[in-house]
Amino acid sequence: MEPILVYGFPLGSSMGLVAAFEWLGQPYRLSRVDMLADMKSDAYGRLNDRRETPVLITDDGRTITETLAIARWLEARDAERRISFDLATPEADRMHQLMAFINTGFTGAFSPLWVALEMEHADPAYRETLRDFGRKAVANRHAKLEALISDTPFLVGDRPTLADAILIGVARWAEFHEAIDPAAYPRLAALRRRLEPDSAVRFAQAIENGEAPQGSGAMRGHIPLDEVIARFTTRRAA
Ligand SMILES: N[C@@H](CCC(=O)N[C@@H](CS)C(=O)NCC(=O)O)C(=O)O
Repeated sequence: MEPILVYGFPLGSSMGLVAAFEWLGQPYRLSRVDMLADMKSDAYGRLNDRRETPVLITDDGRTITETLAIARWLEARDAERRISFDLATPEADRMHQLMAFINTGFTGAFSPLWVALEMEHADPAYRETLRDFGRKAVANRHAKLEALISDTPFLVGDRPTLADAILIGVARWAEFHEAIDPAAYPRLAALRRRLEPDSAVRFAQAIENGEAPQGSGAMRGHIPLDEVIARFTTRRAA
């Protein structure tokens, strides 16, 4: 069977992994999760008991959660090195450094902004404190990422890799939250201008929007979330 990437919308970080699957070019399927509705169910909890996306169902039916673990699975299957590098190279080290930074400090900096958004009924002053803290954290992590970006067209070299994939799913949160002035980070802005028109990224964005884009042909269709849960989880005894 083809691996199945369980991705979340709206604005899921997993959008970047959809682009990575497209760049990799090997057959895969998708399963769509409404993060505002589907993840609260007990059934979803059997797929990922931390109630998060992404989740990967591997070609031998195992479940892998956590973006970096899913990226490692892709890397191990990237024999042609389309989205990664031979493990013993400096480029592989740099790619992993950037993936780790983006998936931890950079992504985590947005947490107070998401929390403030979701706390509809909280004290307005408390929400504003969270927003203020979040904006400062996001600006701090943008400055650190800006300093990590070199003169190469993409994060590591002249083609997009897993590091760019992980970035592109999350970077757009800055606009959504109006957290920073993008012009203050010109290297990151230029990188995003190169990534956003890329056909795989456009495909991933269209998938997230609920459209049916053409793509590379590697994506072999969607599987309903209920079916994924029924086939790939075991019901726990009450
Ligand atoms: N450490 C996890 C974090 C995944 C994560 O935060 N996913 C978000 C979507 S981008 C999510 O599912 N949020 C729902 C929630 O926390 O309620 C990873 O890297 O995969």
